[in-house]
Amino acid sequence: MTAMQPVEQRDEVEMLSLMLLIRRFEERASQQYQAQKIGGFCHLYIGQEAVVAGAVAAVRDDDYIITAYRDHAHALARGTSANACMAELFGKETGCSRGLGGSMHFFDKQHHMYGGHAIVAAHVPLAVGLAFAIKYRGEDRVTLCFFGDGAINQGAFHEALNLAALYKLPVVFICENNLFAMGTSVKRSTSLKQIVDRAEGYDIPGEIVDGMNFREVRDKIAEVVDSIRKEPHPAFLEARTYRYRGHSMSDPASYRTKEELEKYRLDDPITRLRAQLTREGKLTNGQFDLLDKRAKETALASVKFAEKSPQPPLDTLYDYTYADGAVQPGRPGSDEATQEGRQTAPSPTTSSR
Ligand SMILES: Cc1ncc(C[n+]2csc(CCOP(=O)(O)OP(=O)(O)O)c2C)c(N)n1
Ligand SMILES: [Mg+2]
Repeated sequence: MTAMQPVEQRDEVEMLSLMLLIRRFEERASQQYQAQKIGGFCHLYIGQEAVVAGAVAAVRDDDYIITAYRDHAHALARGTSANACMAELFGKETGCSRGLGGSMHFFDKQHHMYGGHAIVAAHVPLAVGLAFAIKYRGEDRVTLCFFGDGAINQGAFHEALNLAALYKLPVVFICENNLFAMGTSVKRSTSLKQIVDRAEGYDIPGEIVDGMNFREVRDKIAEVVDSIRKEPHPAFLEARTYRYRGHSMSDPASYRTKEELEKYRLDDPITRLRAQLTREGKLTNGQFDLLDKRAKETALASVKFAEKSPQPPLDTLYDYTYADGAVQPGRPGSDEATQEGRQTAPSPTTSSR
């Protein structure tokens, strides 16, 4: 496979359309959150679309993807329907996590999207587990692990990189460096000249990409994935990007200046790809408007779908919290533990709480 093959595999206009869908979907989600149709936490990805779009354009549909809580875009990029995503935000039974996960816990096994994880960096070892499974089974898949700049100082992150390097696992660690972890600038949290230097200490090859540039992200990941499929190994990418909105819906983002935000908005990833395609005669203004109209219609239809979907039944409230029979004191699997477990750990659904 050559580095350029994914260009033919995933049409750029199709990927522009995906970026528009992500943006319009999240604009609707923001509106519905303000209308109190969506509860809990909600973190928007607006501004960062080129990172996940570039990544999925560079891999196969059966490669694995895992990310943190800013996850709506990753599910949409994988092919989870806007309906299932919006319904999840609404906490409805038709959601991709049956309405029990919410914004931070999108999951879609069928599309190999393994979450949606709320604890910073906690999913990075899970990504290594996915990559271990690939290598153990002798497959040529790759795991893409997305995380924020805030994850790189967590212990779990270091444990994961160490194991990935020792076992030479097929995983691409993709740091979406949007310059902030909540309200804390990366300059104040991290004692590194650049984030990519974290990988060097583990002897993992690392590169920086412009995360506002779809083509640059796609081509770099395609190159890295090509080399991993030939001979499994971990790789690290620092994608420099920016979120236009606050950390979550409740953050007015007063820790940064209007000028800084404006500088990045002028470098918008959707506008950039549109301009590239228009310049090359691959897209007319009329075609772009049609793509945008379709994205807006899909997002609006997803709200209607979520609104009319049923709530999960009340007796499923505690389902999927623990694997069946997992909560047992003592040695797992022993008769004694099983016996004890039955006495002391009744199913939450049958308890009087
Ligand atoms: C272990 C842990 N500590 C603290 C938090 C609270 N928290 C939620 S998001 C966040 C910032 C993470 O920022 P980053 O990794 O850069 O991701 P971004 O939000 O920028 O996408 C923090 C500290 C958490 N969820 N988990
Ligand atoms: Mg960040």
